[in-house]
Amino acid sequence: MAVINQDNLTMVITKEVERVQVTDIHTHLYPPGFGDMFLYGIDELLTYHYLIAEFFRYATMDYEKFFSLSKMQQAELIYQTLFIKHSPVSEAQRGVLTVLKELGLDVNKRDLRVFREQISIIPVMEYVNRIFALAGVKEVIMTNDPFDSTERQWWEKVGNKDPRFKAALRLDPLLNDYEKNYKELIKLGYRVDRCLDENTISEIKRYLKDWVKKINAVYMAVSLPPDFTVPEDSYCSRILELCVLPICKEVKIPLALMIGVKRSVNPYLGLAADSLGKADIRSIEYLCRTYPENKFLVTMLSKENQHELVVTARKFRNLMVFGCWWFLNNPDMVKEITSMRLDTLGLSFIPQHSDARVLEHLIYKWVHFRKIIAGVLTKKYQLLLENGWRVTEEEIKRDIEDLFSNNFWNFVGRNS
Ligand code: REL
Ligand code: ZN
Repeated sequence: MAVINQDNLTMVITKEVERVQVTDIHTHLYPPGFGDMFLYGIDELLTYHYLIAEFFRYATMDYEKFFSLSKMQQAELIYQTLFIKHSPVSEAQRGVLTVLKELGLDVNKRDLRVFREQISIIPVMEYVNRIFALAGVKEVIMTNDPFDSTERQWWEKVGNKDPRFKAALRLDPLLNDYEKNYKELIKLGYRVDRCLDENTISEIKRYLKDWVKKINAVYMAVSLPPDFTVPEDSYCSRILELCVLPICKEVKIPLALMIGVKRSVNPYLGLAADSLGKADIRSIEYLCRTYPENKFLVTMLSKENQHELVVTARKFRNLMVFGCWWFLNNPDMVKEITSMRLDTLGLSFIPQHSDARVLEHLIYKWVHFRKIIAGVLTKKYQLLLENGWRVTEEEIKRDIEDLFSNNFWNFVGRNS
């Protein structure tokens, strides 16, 4: 049991952070068996909605014209604009280079056709395995929405055969737009009405229970706007309290609340159209206090919410803070937020998720994050050594495994 000293601290932490196998608790990935929903390859990487938004910082072409082009043409334009005509310094741009480098490609070829060829010759399953291995990810949680008819067909016809991909039941259409979407529930065979009468409530609960079971969901999840308020007399708040929380409690799974997204501020941008706003922490306090037997995984999108979120987590053990979500996933913010969480919560949080939409995102999101957290953790253990606290290699390994995987599974109450 090696005791750590000032000289080997950095080396031990870096080694353990590099080799820990990650449970990636929130992604938009699908298993290879889900046909066109399974996204991978350089053209998907280049047309990631983060890069589309960045492309239009420079491009003057009409939005419609861009979106009418084929994926390969869009990728070509993005590549020329963001990588050749300007240096790719943004986090999402640099991410593409990290992926190519980790795959062993020569980024200085600077030739999209070469990248395409070199990736396409690798057999798909071998490629999937290689990506998981390079990213050091053992399993990912998906975002699964039965209201999406394409996705629903895969669950109904095929189901998921790859145990590395675990399901989460996404509730956005149900909670954020019930008036528009309740007819979808009727099509799915649930006798619901526009008004939330007793029968409708029990049918929504039946829907939730059926689909949690069908996809074996690890948790339910919803993304919410900055003005999300509970309790209030809205469909969202009422369905949450009357249907979602009772079923989460009954089937013993957490609810993930992802708060602060302003959808479609510039609708021309499609998936890239969303923005953010500061939310009111009082709704989280209310939920954690009123439903102590429910568990809440919470991430917030606005930087301004981060401090009050960690303080709230100190007050409620049924609240698990996770990830540096989306617009927060920039190195300097990740560093600051992770350090603040360690100072405030010790090791009792889930520091990151990838939000990967394209398989290779797993590589860059985790390669970049490992570097950042290794630096932050080194500083924290350094302070322990200065306090005369003897820490062993095993203890460091344990702590890192908790952060990257066990905290999630312990909170969920399942073994991985
Ligand atoms: O799960 C969500 O709501 C968001 O993470 C996504 O809507 C978003 O598009 C995602 O790509 C962000 O990273
Ligand atoms: Zn997401």
